[in-house]
Amino acid sequence: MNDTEANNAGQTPEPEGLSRRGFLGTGAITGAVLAGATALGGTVFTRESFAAAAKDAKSKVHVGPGELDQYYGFWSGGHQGEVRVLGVPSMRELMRIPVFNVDSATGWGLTNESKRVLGESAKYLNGDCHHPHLSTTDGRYDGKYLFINDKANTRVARIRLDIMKCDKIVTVPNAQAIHGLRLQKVPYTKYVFCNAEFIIPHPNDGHSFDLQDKNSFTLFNAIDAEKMEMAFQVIVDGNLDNADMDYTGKYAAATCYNSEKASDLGGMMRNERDWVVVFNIPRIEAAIKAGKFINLDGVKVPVVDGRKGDDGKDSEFTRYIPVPKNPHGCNTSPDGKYFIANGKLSPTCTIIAIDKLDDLFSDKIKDPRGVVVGEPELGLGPLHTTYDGRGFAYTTLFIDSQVVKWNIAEAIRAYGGEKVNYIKQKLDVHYQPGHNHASLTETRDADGQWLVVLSKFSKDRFLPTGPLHPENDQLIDISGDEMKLVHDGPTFAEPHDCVMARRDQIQPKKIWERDDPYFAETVAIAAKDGIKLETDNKVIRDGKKVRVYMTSMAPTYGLTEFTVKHGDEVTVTITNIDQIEDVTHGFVMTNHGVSMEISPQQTSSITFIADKPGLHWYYCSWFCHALHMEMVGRMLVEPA
Ligand code: RUQ
Ligand code: CUA
Ligand code: CA
Repeated sequence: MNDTEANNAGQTPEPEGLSRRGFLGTGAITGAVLAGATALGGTVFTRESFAAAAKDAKSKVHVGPGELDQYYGFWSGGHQGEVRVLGVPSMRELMRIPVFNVDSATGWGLTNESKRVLGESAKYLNGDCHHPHLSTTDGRYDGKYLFINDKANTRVARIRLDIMKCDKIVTVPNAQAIHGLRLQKVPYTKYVFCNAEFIIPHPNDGHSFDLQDKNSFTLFNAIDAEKMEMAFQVIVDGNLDNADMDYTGKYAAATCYNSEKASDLGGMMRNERDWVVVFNIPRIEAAIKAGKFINLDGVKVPVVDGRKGDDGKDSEFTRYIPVPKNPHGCNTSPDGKYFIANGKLSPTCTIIAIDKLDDLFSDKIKDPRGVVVGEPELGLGPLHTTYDGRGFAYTTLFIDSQVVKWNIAEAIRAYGGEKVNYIKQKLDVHYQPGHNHASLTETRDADGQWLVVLSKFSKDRFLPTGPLHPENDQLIDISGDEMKLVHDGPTFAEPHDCVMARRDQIQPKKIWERDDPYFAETVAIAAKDGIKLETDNKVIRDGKKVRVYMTSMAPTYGLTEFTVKHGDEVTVTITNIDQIEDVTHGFVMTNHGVSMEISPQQTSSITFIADKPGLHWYYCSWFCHALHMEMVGRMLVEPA
């Protein structure tokens, strides 16, 4: 497609300083583009031809009323802070799971149960989540957990998939901004690996602000996935961006875009090459077991040094593989053979052979570039790559606003000097894609059915909503030889990434179990008060603290009135004794900033100060019954 066609089709104009026409004028990449066009029989894309392709695949995408989707999708909510659950292929939003945000409907960030999960970090009301990933056993989704990072406040959260609630949050010490996050795949998700992106002085106490100082660095982090506690940290050269792990449990890899340790844009782009750093996990574990670690800045987490020595020698824990400047995504192919680093500022991806890493670590391979087996030229701004399990890779081209489908084996042959066209197709997406993700691509079950492309700009694709535009998550059918765009999905700020699992791989509960650890501490407090939550409706006074226990059953609360004194600290604990699926109640105390969800068989509690004498109504906020409006009660606050 040429520029005029692109503009006619309402596609994105050229980014300043980067002319698509100029790009097409360059030799090698022109060939690649033409190869794409040939594979499509020279189709000229217009909005109409997209519409035709969509109609073609429509029967596959259409999920009728009452029908269920084939896949669960888990979308990050970006700087909005939550996780969203979507059905694929309908792209219907099924649920939102508050994590790093505060949520009025469920009371996340307000209830005692959620505050216990948030811990110290409850003081932050914002978050910025990027990378949701599902736990695996032997490289296959096991339906237990989803993990996600918070770049803004340097945290990692876990969501229990059986109840679809966040149950643990860890703040990573000695670090600023957790960005890349991936899980150990094999033999099971023992570690959550996460990258601290920003270089900071250690200790960061104001004694120095010099990034070039030896004591200024960042850390690669491992969290024990079951305990959700820090396992170890590795000091690295440069900074860290994205990460992934192999299918043996031995090697993790991460991209670095700031090998320069610069603080400004120009400085970060100075080096022609940055690197991918590979971590040897068994060697790190062995060193820690042998007590060969340090603690950093008074924090009790084992830390090993993965930097090169002053003599330029590698540490036993890491190898630095030079790749073209400022790489971004890091993606393991589902056959377990390759780490692929995405070029961003370079039009290439770098293919690293995982089976050569043993030789790199034993120094049999001396030049770290010796593990690179391919570096295909794909187009402008490659950010992330995903896989269909049939040997094809799909890479987002941010600047070109395209997804490029290419053949990995052929790209490797081309690197060896053979003349092959490894590029199979380029599909315009709308617009400026970041991540893309194919169904089950991070597991041995990669099935090449659906590709989601998370486009950062939507421009003209939807009814206008003022200066702030939605993003556009596009769904592409990749089950055949050609990629077919089948759906536009507007999303609110800003899904960075998503994962998809087959629906049989996720088995959520329909109602709570009474012994769920999620509210065990609340149950323990009630037990100390001699309360049986399923039956008792009682007010316990404990000095200036008042604990109000009640049940809920549509359409009434166990207590329709309780009395406290002005200035009391009131904790309302409600147990929903409804056994019926979907009958969730709420509790809102008017004019007190109090709101929470109580789903069937759940216990929820919330604490507030009765700071106004007088009569205060409370009511049920989740529509539960024909008499939902009448599900009310009164708090009577007597003057102190
Ligand atoms: S990064 S758009 Cu936060 Cu996943 Cu690449
Ligand atoms: Cu209970 Cu509405
Ligand atoms: Ca750089």
